[in-house]
Amino acid sequence: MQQLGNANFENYIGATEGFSEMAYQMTSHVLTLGYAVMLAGLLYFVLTIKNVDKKFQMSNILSGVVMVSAFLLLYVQAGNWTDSFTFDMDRGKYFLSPGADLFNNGYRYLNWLIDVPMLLFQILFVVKLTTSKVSTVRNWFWFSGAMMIITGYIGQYYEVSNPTLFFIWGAVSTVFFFHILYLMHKVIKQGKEGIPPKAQKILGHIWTIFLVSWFLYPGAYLMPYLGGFDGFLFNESGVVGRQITYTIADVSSKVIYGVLLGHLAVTLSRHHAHNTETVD
Ligand code: RET
Repeated sequence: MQQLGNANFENYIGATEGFSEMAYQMTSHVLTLGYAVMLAGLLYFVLTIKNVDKKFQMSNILSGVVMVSAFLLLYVQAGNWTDSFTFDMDRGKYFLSPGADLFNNGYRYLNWLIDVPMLLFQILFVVKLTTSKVSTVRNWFWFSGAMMIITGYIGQYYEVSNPTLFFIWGAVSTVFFFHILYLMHKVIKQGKEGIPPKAQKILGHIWTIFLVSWFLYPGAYLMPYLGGFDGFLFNESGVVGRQITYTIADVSSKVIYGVLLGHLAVTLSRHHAHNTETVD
């Protein structure tokens, strides 16, 4: 399979054993679900913007920006899947379409390049930092976020052709990833200071959903090797598993995270309104 060069492992499976009806359709459906949820999310964030104080509305706006970009890129990603593989009547399975583009997960990475900084900035519009400077945290979010994605984007080209490079780029990306986790932990910790217990609890949930969903991305990156080299995931199960993992991660890190930040903003707005009432 030397001809496939830097192609993602999905193409190697599509060129050799092919995809069963179930694997092909499940992948196609989960990709479709992904972009459908983004459009539904857009509607939600637009319709709920009036529920929060003006100073928190930027959180809804950023969620809206994330939804639009994710919708478009995931739509293209889904089309890439159906174009790349075609049903072969003789062999009863789906194989690489002759003459068509290969399948590549890169659309996702480009989507993250927009969405990761937006998701990280978003929380800074809702929580108040006590000791760190907002501009410093924002610049590091931006720098480490972009570096994490660019290095991962390069690495994913080598997932089959050169696993050593694949792991090295992945490791470099992980350094930036841990820096982001460190910063986010700090933001959440400082954000909890001086807010009502109910708001603290929501912020705790935001940290949990953040942590779990962001860890799913490196999991999906590693998917072909999670079952060992040439192991039980270097086949169509790994292909389906990767797209399901990405979709769960996308829905959690963009939509559920945005909804929780919205809840936090509503809680803080009400608390603020209540306090000003009693003071007056
Ligand atoms: C990569 C490469 C392998 C190592 C690591 C990665 C981390 C990716 C992450 C992506 C998050 C994306 C989000 C998108 C939302 O729109 C690049 C897969 C650590 C954490 C939150």
